[in-house]
Amino acid sequence: PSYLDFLFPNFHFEEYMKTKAIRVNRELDDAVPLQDPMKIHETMRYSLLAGGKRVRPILCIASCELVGGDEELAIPMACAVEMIHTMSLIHDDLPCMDNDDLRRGKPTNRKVYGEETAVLAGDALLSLAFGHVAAKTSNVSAGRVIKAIAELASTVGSEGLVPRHIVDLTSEGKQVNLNGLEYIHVNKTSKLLEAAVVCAAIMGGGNLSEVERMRNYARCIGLLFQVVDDILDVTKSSEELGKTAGKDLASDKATYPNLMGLEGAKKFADELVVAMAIEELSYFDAVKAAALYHLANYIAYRHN
Ligand code: GRG
Repeated sequence: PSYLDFLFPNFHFEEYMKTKAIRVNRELDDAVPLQDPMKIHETMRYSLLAGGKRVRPILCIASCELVGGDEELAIPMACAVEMIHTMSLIHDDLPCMDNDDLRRGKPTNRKVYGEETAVLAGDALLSLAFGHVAAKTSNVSAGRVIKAIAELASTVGSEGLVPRHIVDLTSEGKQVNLNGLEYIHVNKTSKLLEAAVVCAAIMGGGNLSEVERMRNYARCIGLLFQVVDDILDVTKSSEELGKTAGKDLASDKATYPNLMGLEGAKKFADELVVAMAIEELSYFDAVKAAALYHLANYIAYRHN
């Protein structure tokens, strides 16, 4: 048992994750019915329902609940964030980008449906995401809905997720320091996690200072997510190779273990969890924040 079980004996994280994921999966299934034109809807559903961990929509729901909102207020936004995440993965796997064959344990969208259809499935999911929040959110003031949609749009756009590839590819093989690395990761990973949290805090009725605290929480989570991703890259490939040093430790890729050493990166992750908890979450009602403490812990100590 972790210290969180000691602090929140009545909160059952695994059950919470399972229940929320089931709800999100059901909502996503309903949001994209298999209807005419069949092909595009089939393609969208293939990737959307391929079984991701649903970290972003669950963060969304938990953040809404933290500021006192009911889960229902954040469900359309939670779905929208997962639609955008999925479309970014579909586009990321295209031959002109990372050219991957496998995603979420299945052949990538473009492997099954071809490159053209995969581009269009991504476009359709992106558009649906915005339409879905606008049309399906209820019991939230129009002003809050508009604010949340604007936040989501800036997250995705030219100052958000979109340029990640340009920045990432141009830095490959070059010397990148820790500041540069943080810039890449903020755009690649943190921005969407931040939008999930911030948009949900807006929908849930959070005031300005609560929303900004949640933003800081989300930035820590985002950074944590990436540091752990880099650590897992090293530890997984060493396991696979049966060696002590993994491929990324040996390469010149800009990763946290490469810049800080494996132990340094692990220590950094530990420190981030503690700093985030003290600096941001301690401001809120501890019982209501249990899910977000656990989510940070889950991200820090996950194995995949
Ligand atoms: C968003 C308009 C728009 C374009 C996309 C291709 C691109 C621009 C951005 C790339 C974004 C990308 C692939 C980021 C990596 C994100 C990441 C950390 C993925 C893994 O997330 P998990 O572990 O995966 O939550 P699951 O499958 O569980 O959802």
